[in-house]
Amino acid sequence: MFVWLPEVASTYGPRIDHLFYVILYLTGGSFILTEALLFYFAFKYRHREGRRSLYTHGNSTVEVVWTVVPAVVLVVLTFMSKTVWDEVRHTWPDSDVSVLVTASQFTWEVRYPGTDGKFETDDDVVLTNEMHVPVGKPIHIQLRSKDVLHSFFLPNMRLKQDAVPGLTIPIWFEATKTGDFEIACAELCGFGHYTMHGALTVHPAEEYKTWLEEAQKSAIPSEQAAPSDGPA
Ligand SMILES: [Cu+2]
Repeated sequence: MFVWLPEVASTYGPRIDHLFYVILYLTGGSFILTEALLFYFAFKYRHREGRRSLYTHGNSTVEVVWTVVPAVVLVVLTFMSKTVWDEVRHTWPDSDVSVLVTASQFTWEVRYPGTDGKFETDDDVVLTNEMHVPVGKPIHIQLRSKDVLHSFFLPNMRLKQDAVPGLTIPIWFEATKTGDFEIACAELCGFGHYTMHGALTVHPAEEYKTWLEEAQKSAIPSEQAAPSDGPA
């Protein structure tokens, strides 16, 4: 099997990839087969002096076969897809990691609750084009957009979801590998669309905890911070 997808790093990623390759091989195989037959017959029945045309009214058996076989294949693919889709979109695993992601032309705002555990209060941790998560834990994301349609895309997590103005869309993923990965916008959203990317850092659990505590400390509004803290 050749590999052209980016490294997979989420729990449901390998199942999506498997489905992708099954469909790729089926459609790729059919494409090569039909093109080869097309060229073969075009060559075999090419013009020759003195050869008479063959008149045919078709072949019902062949027609039934090439209708029924793809129909069965499509039904099987539907059920295979549904199983994977149910896992990705119709389950909501318990988690205590919740992130609010807001798209706007042309940045990703990534927000974590502060020590009060609530979003959109003064002590929120607010990052731009940067997201931190722990490995091996489901991550809840509430996805929103301030202006136009964007698409939140984590290629390595095999997660892609449109961000729609006026909607808050819940999505989740669980990383299986630590490291730095890409955040991209997969919806043409304006002239700066190509600049709309960020970095996703997957930390080991302990490291994430430390990171979050540090970030929460420096996110406390200055008037509440003790004067001796100094600049963070
Ligand atoms: Cu965008």
